[in-house]
This record gives sequence, structure tokens and C-alpha cells, in this order.
Amino acid sequence: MIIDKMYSSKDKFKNALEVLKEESHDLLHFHSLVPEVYINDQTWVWNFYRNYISKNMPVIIKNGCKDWPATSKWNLQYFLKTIPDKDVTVAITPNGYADGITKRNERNNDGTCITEEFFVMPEERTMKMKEFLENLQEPKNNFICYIQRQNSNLTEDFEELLSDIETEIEWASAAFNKQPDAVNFWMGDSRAVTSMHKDPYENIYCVIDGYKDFTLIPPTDLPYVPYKKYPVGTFKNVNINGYEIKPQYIQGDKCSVNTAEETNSKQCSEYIHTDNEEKDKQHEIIDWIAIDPLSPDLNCYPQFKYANVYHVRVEKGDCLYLPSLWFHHVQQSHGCIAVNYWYDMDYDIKYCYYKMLECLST
Ligand SMILES: O=C(O)CCC(=O)C(=O)O
Repeated sequence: MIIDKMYSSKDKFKNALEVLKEESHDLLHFHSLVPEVYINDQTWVWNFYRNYISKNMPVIIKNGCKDWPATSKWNLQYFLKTIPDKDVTVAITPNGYADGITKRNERNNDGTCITEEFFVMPEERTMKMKEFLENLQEPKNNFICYIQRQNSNLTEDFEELLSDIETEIEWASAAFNKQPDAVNFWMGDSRAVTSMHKDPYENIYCVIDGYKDFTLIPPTDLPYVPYKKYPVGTFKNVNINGYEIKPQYIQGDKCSVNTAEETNSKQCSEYIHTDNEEKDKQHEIIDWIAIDPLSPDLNCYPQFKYANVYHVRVEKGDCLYLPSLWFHHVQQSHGCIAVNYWYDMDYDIKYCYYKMLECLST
């Protein structure tokens, strides 16, 4: 009797997820195409709210930032001429994956090797803008540069550029009924990839020069997007000859990169020597998406085939509305420049349903 009950509640969960899969596919994601619209008149704020925000559906706003001074001015040469000596914070990786999964090869004291996957954050380096731009003009192996700080770096760090853009997008602020929490500046190498993740923000992503390729998966597909637990690390001493991955350890309540170890580790892109001390410490762990949507390993994660995958290119002068909690993976043309506006999401009924889905799918 008890066993019957257990089986029936398990079947109920399975059935509930099946209903969500079919209904959301048939009603919302059948074509997996992001529509394109032009802002024509005063009704846009209302249309944007009614057709996209309230439905949590993405849209490309063609020419949304085409008339900003930035779109006709900003490019590599312009920055070289106007702000060559500006200090900028640059994320550096050997493989283009900042905040993504990288394999770390370790050699133990006994000479055996272990390969372990880490979630790795970039090395952050301050350099002159001209040095950053030189790295774009003459790309080097193992040294991939991306300005991608997400601390409202446009308003915080690039005040000299502010008059070329809008510090808030009027129609978006009106529709979201709030001001942006952050305005970010992005510029980087075509080898730099932003791995699949989601944010608790409504995002208006504006391409100023070049293009961005977004791969999107709706939040309703959470059951088919595999997560795994990874130890956290940071790239260190990245240069053309190699790099290190420094694990991040739990220290009491807070976590920090372990600096005591720095003197011990050899710089080498192939193998990292680990000592016993490292083994005794507890790694900081993060839950991160385990799949690359561009070449999914369907043997490991067969359920991923049920995900509705959208591919959309955002061209120069266009804006993407990327709704909150959508999974996104981002690539770019070389030297692409973008500005995005993060508006805090509404913690409404959609959010509550999403939290329920999280419980059902794990
Ligand atoms: O442009 C990128 O590389 C990433 C953008 C992104 O993840 C975001 O806007 O949330």
C-alpha cells in the first residue's frame, strides 16, 4: 500500500514535468525563433510590457541603439585615439572561458595524474586601454582578454564614455517600472565565450559594434539543463607560456583564493603539482551547468535533447531583451563592443513557479 503510494507520487512528478514540456513547447517555443520588432510609436512601452515582459519572452529591438553617438563613434581605433592611457580591468583566460568549466591536470607526489574539472574565474588585471587594444589587434595564444566586469563598470569605470550612450533606456525603465541596477560595458576577443548561465535580471543587451551570438534556453526547460557540482578556482599568472588554476578553499565562513599555496605551485599549462596540504583543505563548491549547448554530450545528458534551444545574432545597433532566468551562452565577433542594462527581476508568481520547478527537477 505504502509502496503503491510512493510510485504514484513519483509518476505524478514525472507526468507534471511531461505536461510542462509539452505545453511550453507547443504554446511558447514551437519555432524557437526570437522575433524582431521596430519601435514605431508611443505604444511601444505598452506593447513591450504586454507581449514580451509579461510573457517572459525574448525579442530583438531592431535599431534600438542605432542612433546613439556610441554606435557611430566607438571602435578599436576610436578608443586607441581617445583613451589610450586609461586604466581598465581586464579578465584574462588562456582558453576564453571566464566563469566556466576548465579541466585541471594534477600530478600527485607519487607521480600519478588526475584530471579534475573546475569552475574557473578569470585572472583580473589592470592595464592601459592601449595594451588591451594591442592584445585584440595581435591576439596571442593562451592570453585572451575580455572587458566584462559586471559591477556597472560603464557608470563606475568609463565615465568619459557616458555621454555617448543612454544611462537608462527610457522605454525599458518605464516598462519595468524601475531604474537599472547596473550598466555594463563589454569589449573583447572573439575567442572569449560566456558559458551558459542564468541571471536574476531583466536584461536589455545593446550591441554597439560587431555582433553577439546568443544561445538561449527558456527557464521552463530547467529539467533538461544538467547542473553539476564543481570546485571553484581562479586562473593565475596567465601568459603565453601557461597558467595556473588556484583552487578556492572554504575558510571558516568565508571563502578566498588560497594565497599560501602560491609559492608552491609551478606554472604549467599541462600539469599542476599538488601537495598534501591542498588535499586537506575543503574546496569551495559551485553548482554550474555541465553542458556546452553548442556541442552537447547527449550520451552523458540525453535529456538535453528536450530543451528548446534558440540561436540569435544581435547585430550592431540592435538590442536584445533577454528575460530574467533564461539560460544564455554568448559568443562575439572580434573586438565586439556592447552595453547592457540589468534591471532587477520582479519576484512574482513566475519566480515562485520557477522555484517549484527547481525542487521538482533536482
Ligand atoms: O556578453 C557576454 O559575453 C555575456 C553577457 C551576459 O551574460 C549578460 O548580459 O548577462
